[in-house]
Amino acid sequence: MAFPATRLRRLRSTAPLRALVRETSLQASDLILPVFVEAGLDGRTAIEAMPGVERLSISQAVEEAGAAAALGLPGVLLFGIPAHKDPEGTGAYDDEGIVQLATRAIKEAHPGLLVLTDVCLCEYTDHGHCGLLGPDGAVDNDPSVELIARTAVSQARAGADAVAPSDMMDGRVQAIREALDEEGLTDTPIIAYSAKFASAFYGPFRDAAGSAPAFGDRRGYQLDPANADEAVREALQDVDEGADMVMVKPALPYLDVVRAVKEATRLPVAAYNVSGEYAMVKAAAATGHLDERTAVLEALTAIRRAGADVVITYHAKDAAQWLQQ
Ligand code: PB1
Repeated sequence: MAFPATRLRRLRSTAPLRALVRETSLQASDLILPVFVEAGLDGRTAIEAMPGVERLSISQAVEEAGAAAALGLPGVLLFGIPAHKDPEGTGAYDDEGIVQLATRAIKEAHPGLLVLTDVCLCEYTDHGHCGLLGPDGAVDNDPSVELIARTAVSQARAGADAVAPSDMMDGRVQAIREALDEEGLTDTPIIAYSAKFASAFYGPFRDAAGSAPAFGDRRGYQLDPANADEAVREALQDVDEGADMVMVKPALPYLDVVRAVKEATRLPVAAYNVSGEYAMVKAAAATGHLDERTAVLEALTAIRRAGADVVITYHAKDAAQWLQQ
């Protein structure tokens, strides 16, 4: 029936009707909080580009995890900042490394909170790349995969509830699955950063973690922002290799990819609302150009509407508080 018999505004006329027909939900239980834990730090250090986000000592990371749990967040995603960096990123697969120690401490204090661990070498290498460098200065895939797998096993042995490889090396998901299974860690899920783009939106993170590449860039292993089909192929490849969940990263500039990956894999999909996306919203809110609460909840809802089951976001604690109101 055409207008005036059909009036689509009828279902928008009151808040209860709008709530009744709302298609996408956003809850604290959909959100994961990234946490930076730094070796040798006493207390907290603010990250200038990311207001409200800090580098934490292990004890402060335990406190932050408790605050996350109290807000109904299901888990945290740990990023380590080691006291020492070297060409092989040895801190990443040290059983007494910063992420391993923080994982144990958080699981002991908050056993019901999920601790996910980022698996990569870039925070641990002195050159800042996500893998080992070959003689030509490019990231050497296969030797890097071995260290990525060792890192994942070390983190899982420390108690990680899931490991999340963000390195973008070919074959790393299969190598991690085989290494975990060899260790008897057959129940540790892999959350693969499958569609991870060579994005300008990682800037604040790299400042926070001191993980910017010392030379060159990550375009030899992270995806071209122009390539959605390749992103779906990456996700399907990771599924074949044994990924239990796949991820798209960044999130807001890639909602089409979130949708395509969800439809192609039908697996649980995570989307990472990265540091640059966070910094943009915070900066616009600080200048009064955006209402932070409304903009953040709209952005996170959009990421969920695109098909993400889980949103990794630095807004997680704020969003959980706003959603309680
Ligand atoms: O919030 C962010 O910007 C996340 C950055 C992301 C962390 N997984 C990567 C940024 C980068 O490519 O430098 C780290 C890659 N291992």
